[in-house]
Amino acid sequence: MNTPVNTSVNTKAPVTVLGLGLMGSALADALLTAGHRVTVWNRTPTKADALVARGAVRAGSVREALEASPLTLSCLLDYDTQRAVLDPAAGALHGRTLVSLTNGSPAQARETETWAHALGASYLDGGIMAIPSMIAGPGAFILYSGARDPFDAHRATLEVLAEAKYLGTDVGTAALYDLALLSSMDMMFAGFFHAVAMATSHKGTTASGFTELLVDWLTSMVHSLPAMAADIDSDDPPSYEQTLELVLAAARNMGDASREAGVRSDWFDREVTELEARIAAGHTMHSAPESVRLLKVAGS
Ligand code: FVH
Repeated sequence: MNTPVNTSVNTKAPVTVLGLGLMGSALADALLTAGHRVTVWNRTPTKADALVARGAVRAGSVREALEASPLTLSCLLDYDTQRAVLDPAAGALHGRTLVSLTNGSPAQARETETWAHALGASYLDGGIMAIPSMIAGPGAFILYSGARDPFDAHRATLEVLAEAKYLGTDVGTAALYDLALLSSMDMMFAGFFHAVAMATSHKGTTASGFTELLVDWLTSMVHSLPAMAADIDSDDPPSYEQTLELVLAAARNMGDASREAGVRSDWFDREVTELEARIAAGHTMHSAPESVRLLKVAGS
Protein backbone atom coordinates (compact mmCIF):
# COMPACT_ATOMS: atom_id res chain seq x y z
CA MET A 1 0.00 0.00 0.00
CA ASN A 2 3.00 2.34 -0.36
CA THR A 3 3.14 3.59 -3.93
CA PRO A 4 1.27 6.88 -4.50
CA VAL A 5 -1.39 6.73 -7.16
CA ASN A 6 -1.49 9.46 -9.82
CA THR A 7 -4.90 10.85 -8.83
CA SER A 8 -5.17 12.92 -12.01
CA VAL A 9 -5.89 9.63 -13.79
CA ASN A 10 -8.44 8.51 -11.17
CA THR A 11 -11.30 8.93 -13.59
CA LYS A 12 -13.40 5.93 -12.67
CA ALA A 13 -16.60 6.18 -10.63
CA PRO A 14 -16.18 7.80 -7.20
CA VAL A 15 -16.52 5.38 -4.28
CA THR A 16 -16.68 5.95 -0.54
CA VAL A 17 -15.37 3.42 1.94
CA LEU A 18 -16.53 3.58 5.58
CA GLY A 19 -14.32 1.59 7.93
CA LEU A 20 -10.60 1.21 7.45
CA GLY A 21 -9.85 -1.88 9.46
CA LEU A 22 -7.82 -4.59 7.78
CA MET A 23 -10.53 -5.39 5.25
CA GLY A 24 -11.81 -1.85 4.61
CA SER A 25 -8.25 -0.67 3.96
CA ALA A 26 -7.69 -3.50 1.48
CA LEU A 27 -10.92 -2.60 -0.35
CA ALA A 28 -10.05 1.11 -0.53
CA ASP A 29 -6.54 0.28 -1.68
CA ALA A 30 -7.81 -1.94 -4.51
CA LEU A 31 -10.21 0.77 -5.69
CA LEU A 32 -7.43 3.38 -5.68
CA THR A 33 -5.16 1.06 -7.65
CA ALA A 34 -7.92 0.52 -10.21
CA GLY A 35 -8.23 4.27 -10.77
CA HIS A 36 -11.33 5.15 -8.74
CA ARG A 37 -11.67 8.39 -6.82
CA VAL A 38 -11.86 7.00 -3.28
CA THR A 39 -13.18 8.89 -0.27
CA VAL A 40 -12.53 7.27 3.09
CA TRP A 41 -13.79 7.65 6.64
CA ASN A 42 -12.73 5.84 9.77
CA ARG A 43 -13.46 6.35 13.48
CA THR A 44 -9.72 6.46 14.09
CA PRO A 45 -8.68 8.93 11.41
CA THR A 46 -4.96 8.02 11.42
CA LYS A 47 -5.80 4.66 9.84
CA ALA A 48 -6.54 6.61 6.66
CA ASP A 49 -3.03 8.11 6.48
CA ALA A 50 -1.48 5.52 4.18
CA LEU A 51 -4.47 5.61 1.82
CA VAL A 52 -4.48 9.41 1.76
CA ALA A 53 -0.78 9.32 0.93
CA ARG A 54 -1.73 7.16 -2.05
CA GLY A 55 -4.40 9.59 -3.24
CA ALA A 56 -7.55 8.83 -1.27
CA VAL A 57 -9.63 11.74 0.03
CA ARG A 58 -10.11 11.83 3.82
CA ALA A 59 -13.68 12.81 4.74
CA GLY A 60 -14.05 14.94 7.84
CA SER A 61 -17.37 13.33 8.75
CA VAL A 62 -19.60 10.45 7.77
CA ARG A 63 -21.98 12.88 6.05
CA GLU A 64 -19.13 14.32 3.98
CA ALA A 65 -18.07 10.78 3.08
CA LEU A 66 -21.57 9.76 1.96
CA GLU A 67 -22.05 12.93 -0.07
CA ALA A 68 -18.76 12.41 -1.94
CA SER A 69 -19.88 9.37 -3.98
CA PRO A 70 -22.97 7.75 -5.46
CA LEU A 71 -21.72 4.43 -4.00
CA THR A 72 -20.66 3.79 -0.40
CA LEU A 73 -19.12 0.54 0.81
CA SER A 74 -19.45 -0.05 4.52
CA CYS A 75 -16.92 -2.40 6.12
CA LEU A 76 -17.31 -1.99 9.86
CA LEU A 77 -17.11 -4.32 12.81
CA ASP A 78 -20.79 -5.35 12.86
CA TYR A 79 -24.30 -4.11 12.03
CA ASP A 80 -24.80 -2.30 15.34
CA THR A 81 -21.64 -0.31 14.64
CA GLN A 82 -22.73 0.29 11.06
CA ARG A 83 -26.12 1.68 12.13
CA ALA A 84 -24.52 3.83 14.85
CA VAL A 85 -22.09 5.26 12.28
CA LEU A 86 -24.71 5.85 9.56
CA ASP A 87 -27.74 7.03 11.57
CA PRO A 88 -26.59 10.60 12.28
CA ALA A 89 -25.89 11.19 8.55
CA ALA A 90 -28.53 8.85 7.10
CA GLY A 91 -30.29 11.60 5.11
CA ALA A 92 -27.23 11.83 2.86
CA LEU A 93 -27.97 8.33 1.56
CA HIS A 94 -31.05 9.56 -0.33
CA GLY A 95 -30.56 8.81 -4.03
CA ARG A 96 -27.33 6.94 -3.35
CA THR A 97 -26.37 3.27 -3.01
CA LEU A 98 -25.15 1.66 0.19
CA VAL A 99 -23.39 -1.71 -0.02
CA SER A 100 -22.82 -3.35 3.33
CA LEU A 101 -19.75 -5.57 3.37
CA THR A 102 -19.98 -5.73 7.15
CA ASN A 103 -20.58 -9.26 8.39
CA GLY A 104 -24.08 -9.87 9.75
CA SER A 105 -27.12 -12.14 9.77
CA PRO A 106 -29.88 -12.40 7.12
CA ALA A 107 -32.30 -10.68 9.53
CA GLN A 108 -29.89 -7.76 9.91
CA ALA A 109 -29.58 -7.51 6.12
CA ARG A 110 -33.37 -7.38 5.73
CA GLU A 111 -33.73 -4.78 8.46
CA THR A 112 -31.00 -2.64 6.89
CA GLU A 113 -32.60 -2.87 3.44
CA THR A 114 -35.93 -1.66 4.88
CA TRP A 115 -34.13 1.18 6.67
CA ALA A 116 -32.18 2.19 3.55
CA HIS A 117 -35.23 2.06 1.26
CA ALA A 118 -37.18 4.25 3.70
CA LEU A 119 -34.39 6.81 3.28
CA GLY A 120 -34.68 6.68 -0.52
CA ALA A 121 -31.40 4.79 -0.88
CA SER A 122 -30.59 1.65 -2.85
CA TYR A 123 -29.15 -1.19 -0.83
CA LEU A 124 -27.09 -4.30 -1.47
CA ASP A 125 -25.89 -6.73 1.14
CA GLY A 126 -22.52 -8.38 0.60
CA GLY A 127 -20.55 -11.24 2.06
CA ILE A 128 -16.80 -11.15 1.49
CA MET A 129 -15.39 -14.62 0.90
CA ALA A 130 -11.73 -13.64 1.20
CA ILE A 131 -9.18 -12.38 3.67
CA PRO A 132 -7.70 -8.90 3.15
CA SER A 133 -4.57 -10.11 1.30
CA MET A 134 -6.79 -11.86 -1.28
CA ILE A 135 -8.70 -8.71 -2.29
CA ALA A 136 -8.34 -7.91 -6.01
CA GLY A 137 -6.50 -11.20 -6.45
CA PRO A 138 -7.32 -14.72 -7.62
CA GLY A 139 -9.76 -16.85 -5.64
CA ALA A 140 -11.55 -13.99 -3.90
CA PHE A 141 -15.28 -13.60 -4.38
CA ILE A 142 -18.01 -11.51 -2.83
CA LEU A 143 -21.65 -12.59 -2.57
CA TYR A 144 -24.30 -9.94 -3.15
CA SER A 145 -28.07 -9.91 -2.73
CA GLY A 146 -30.75 -7.27 -2.95
CA ALA A 147 -32.29 -5.27 -5.77
CA ARG A 148 -30.83 -6.06 -9.20
CA ASP A 149 -30.60 -2.47 -10.46
CA PRO A 150 -27.91 -1.19 -8.05
CA PHE A 151 -25.93 -4.38 -8.60
CA ASP A 152 -25.97 -3.88 -12.37
CA ALA A 153 -25.23 -0.17 -12.02
CA HIS A 154 -22.16 -0.70 -9.82
CA ARG A 155 -21.04 -4.13 -10.96
CA ALA A 156 -17.88 -2.90 -12.71
CA THR A 157 -16.74 -1.17 -9.51
CA LEU A 158 -17.61 -4.17 -7.33
CA GLU A 159 -15.66 -6.49 -9.66
CA VAL A 160 -12.49 -4.52 -8.81
CA LEU A 161 -12.63 -5.95 -5.28
CA ALA A 162 -13.26 -9.59 -6.14
CA GLU A 163 -15.44 -11.67 -8.41
CA ALA A 164 -18.98 -10.40 -7.79
CA LYS A 165 -21.55 -13.20 -7.42
CA TYR A 166 -25.16 -11.95 -7.41
CA LEU A 167 -27.54 -14.28 -5.55
CA GLY A 168 -30.89 -12.62 -6.20
CA THR A 169 -33.33 -10.09 -4.86
CA ASP A 170 -33.89 -11.67 -1.42
CA VAL A 171 -31.46 -9.43 0.44
CA GLY A 172 -30.80 -12.00 3.18
CA THR A 173 -29.30 -14.59 0.84
CA ALA A 174 -25.74 -13.23 0.75
CA ALA A 175 -25.52 -13.21 4.56
CA LEU A 176 -27.05 -16.70 4.80
CA TYR A 177 -24.62 -18.19 2.26
CA ASP A 178 -21.70 -16.24 3.74
CA LEU A 179 -22.35 -17.60 7.24
CA ALA A 180 -23.05 -21.11 5.93
CA LEU A 181 -19.71 -21.07 4.09
CA LEU A 182 -17.97 -19.68 7.18
CA SER A 183 -19.56 -22.46 9.28
CA SER A 184 -18.04 -25.07 6.96
CA MET A 185 -14.65 -23.37 7.25
CA ASP A 186 -14.86 -23.14 11.04
CA MET A 187 -15.69 -26.82 11.36
CA MET A 188 -12.94 -27.76 8.92
CA PHE A 189 -10.42 -25.81 11.00
CA ALA A 190 -11.78 -27.39 14.20
CA GLY A 191 -11.27 -30.82 12.60
CA PHE A 192 -7.77 -29.83 11.53
CA PHE A 193 -6.82 -28.67 15.05
CA HIS A 194 -8.27 -31.85 16.57
CA ALA A 195 -6.40 -34.09 14.12
CA VAL A 196 -3.12 -32.25 14.69
CA ALA A 197 -3.57 -32.46 18.48
CA MET A 198 -4.03 -36.23 18.17
CA ALA A 199 -1.22 -36.85 15.69
CA THR A 200 1.39 -34.70 17.44
CA SER A 201 0.90 -36.72 20.64
CA HIS A 202 3.07 -39.23 18.79
CA LYS A 203 6.74 -38.57 19.58
CA GLY A 204 8.51 -37.15 16.55
CA THR A 205 5.37 -36.19 14.61
CA THR A 206 5.26 -32.55 13.58
CA ALA A 207 2.15 -30.63 12.59
CA SER A 208 3.76 -29.80 9.24
CA GLY A 209 4.65 -33.39 8.43
CA PHE A 210 1.21 -34.68 9.40
CA THR A 211 -0.56 -31.89 7.52
CA GLU A 212 0.84 -33.15 4.21
CA LEU A 213 -1.20 -36.32 4.77
CA LEU A 214 -4.18 -34.36 6.02
CA VAL A 215 -4.31 -32.14 2.94
CA ASP A 216 -4.19 -35.21 0.66
CA TRP A 217 -7.00 -36.82 2.65
CA LEU A 218 -9.27 -33.77 2.81
CA THR A 219 -8.69 -32.99 -0.87
CA SER A 220 -9.88 -36.44 -1.88
CA MET A 221 -12.85 -36.20 0.51
CA VAL A 222 -13.91 -32.82 -0.92
CA HIS A 223 -14.57 -34.57 -4.22
CA SER A 224 -17.29 -36.66 -2.55
CA LEU A 225 -19.37 -33.58 -1.66
CA PRO A 226 -21.20 -33.08 -5.01
CA ALA A 227 -22.47 -36.70 -4.92
CA MET A 228 -23.67 -36.21 -1.35
CA ALA A 229 -25.35 -32.93 -2.35
CA ALA A 230 -27.11 -34.74 -5.22
CA ASP A 231 -28.35 -37.35 -2.72
CA ILE A 232 -29.59 -34.56 -0.42
CA ASP A 233 -31.47 -32.91 -3.32
CA SER A 234 -33.04 -36.18 -4.51
CA ASP A 235 -36.10 -38.05 -3.27
CA ASP A 236 -34.51 -41.32 -4.44
CA PRO A 237 -32.69 -43.62 -2.01
CA PRO A 238 -29.16 -42.26 -1.30
CA SER A 239 -26.38 -43.52 -3.57
CA TYR A 240 -24.09 -43.95 -0.55
CA GLU A 241 -25.06 -45.21 2.88
CA GLN A 242 -23.27 -46.78 5.83
CA THR A 243 -24.72 -48.80 8.65
CA LEU A 244 -25.21 -46.89 11.87
CA GLU A 245 -23.34 -49.68 13.67
CA LEU A 246 -20.25 -48.98 11.56
CA VAL A 247 -20.47 -45.21 12.10
CA LEU A 248 -20.93 -45.78 15.85
CA ALA A 249 -17.87 -48.05 16.01
CA ALA A 250 -15.78 -45.42 14.21
CA ALA A 251 -17.01 -42.64 16.53
CA ARG A 252 -16.14 -44.77 19.58
CA ASN A 253 -12.66 -45.45 18.14
CA MET A 254 -12.04 -41.76 17.45
CA GLY A 255 -13.16 -40.87 20.99
CA ASP A 256 -10.99 -43.60 22.53
CA ALA A 257 -7.94 -42.61 20.45
CA SER A 258 -8.44 -38.95 21.38
CA ARG A 259 -8.47 -39.78 25.08
CA GLU A 260 -5.43 -42.09 24.73
CA ALA A 261 -3.63 -39.17 23.04
CA GLY A 262 -4.59 -36.82 25.89
CA VAL A 263 -6.96 -34.88 23.63
CA ARG A 264 -10.54 -33.83 24.39
CA SER A 265 -13.12 -36.27 23.06
CA ASP A 266 -16.36 -34.29 23.64
CA TRP A 267 -17.31 -34.14 19.96
CA PHE A 268 -17.13 -37.91 19.56
CA ASP A 269 -18.74 -38.58 22.97
CA ARG A 270 -21.78 -36.55 21.86
CA GLU A 271 -21.82 -38.31 18.48
CA VAL A 272 -21.72 -41.72 20.21
CA THR A 273 -24.68 -40.73 22.41
CA GLU A 274 -26.69 -39.53 19.39
CA LEU A 275 -25.87 -42.61 17.30
CA GLU A 276 -26.80 -44.95 20.17
CA ALA A 277 -30.14 -43.14 20.48
CA ARG A 278 -30.83 -43.50 16.75
CA ILE A 279 -30.02 -47.22 16.85
CA ALA A 280 -32.20 -47.66 19.96
CA ALA A 281 -35.05 -45.96 18.06
CA GLY A 282 -34.78 -48.62 15.34
CA HIS A 283 -32.77 -46.78 12.68
CA THR A 284 -30.14 -48.79 10.82
CA MET A 285 -28.55 -46.62 8.10
CA HIS A 286 -26.55 -43.38 7.97
CA SER A 287 -26.48 -41.11 4.92
CA ALA A 288 -25.91 -37.49 3.90
CA PRO A 289 -29.65 -36.70 3.56
CA GLU A 290 -30.26 -38.16 7.01
CA SER A 291 -27.43 -36.07 8.52
CA VAL A 292 -28.90 -32.86 7.10
CA ARG A 293 -32.43 -33.83 8.16
CA LEU A 294 -31.28 -34.44 11.74
CA LEU A 295 -29.55 -31.05 11.87
CA LYS A 296 -32.67 -29.29 10.66
CA VAL A 297 -34.83 -31.08 13.19
CA ALA A 298 -32.39 -30.12 15.97
CA GLY A 299 -32.61 -26.47 14.94
CA SER A 300 -36.38 -26.20 14.70
N1 FVH B 1 -10.69 -9.56 8.01
C1 FVH B 1 -11.22 -10.63 7.42
O1 FVH B 1 -10.52 -11.55 7.05
C2 FVH B 1 -12.72 -10.77 7.26
C3 FVH B 1 -13.05 -11.37 5.93
C4 FVH B 1 -14.53 -11.48 5.68
C5 FVH B 1 -15.26 -10.17 5.99
N2 FVH B 1 -14.89 -9.70 7.29
C6 FVH B 1 -15.76 -8.64 7.81
O2 FVH B 1 -15.37 -7.33 7.40
C7 FVH B 1 -15.72 -6.39 8.41
C8 FVH B 1 -14.49 -5.59 8.81
O3 FVH B 1 -13.46 -6.49 9.11
P1 FVH B 1 -11.96 -5.97 9.37
O4 FVH B 1 -11.06 -7.13 9.15
O5 FVH B 1 -11.69 -4.76 8.61
O6 FVH B 1 -12.06 -5.67 10.94
P2 FVH B 1 -11.14 -4.71 11.84
O7 FVH B 1 -9.76 -4.66 11.31
O8 FVH B 1 -11.32 -5.20 13.24
O9 FVH B 1 -11.82 -3.27 11.66
C9 FVH B 1 -13.06 -2.95 12.26
C10 FVH B 1 -13.55 -1.64 11.72
O10 FVH B 1 -14.75 -1.27 12.44
C11 FVH B 1 -14.51 0.02 13.07
N3 FVH B 1 -15.22 0.11 14.31
C12 FVH B 1 -15.25 -0.77 15.32
N4 FVH B 1 -16.04 -0.32 16.32
C13 FVH B 1 -16.48 0.91 15.93
C14 FVH B 1 -17.33 1.89 16.53
N5 FVH B 1 -17.88 1.67 17.73
N6 FVH B 1 -17.59 3.02 15.83
C15 FVH B 1 -17.04 3.22 14.62
N7 FVH B 1 -16.23 2.33 13.98
C16 FVH B 1 -15.95 1.20 14.65
C17 FVH B 1 -13.01 0.08 13.25
O11 FVH B 1 -12.67 1.45 13.46
P3 FVH B 1 -11.32 1.83 14.26
O12 FVH B 1 -11.19 0.84 15.41
O13 FVH B 1 -10.19 1.67 13.29
O14 FVH B 1 -11.53 3.21 14.72
C18 FVH B 1 -12.53 -0.51 11.93
O15 FVH B 1 -12.66 0.43 10.90
C19 FVH B 1 -16.27 -7.20 9.61
O16 FVH B 1 -17.67 -7.18 9.58
C20 FVH B 1 -15.74 -8.59 9.33
O17 FVH B 1 -16.53 -9.62 9.90
C21 FVH B 1 -13.46 -9.45 7.44
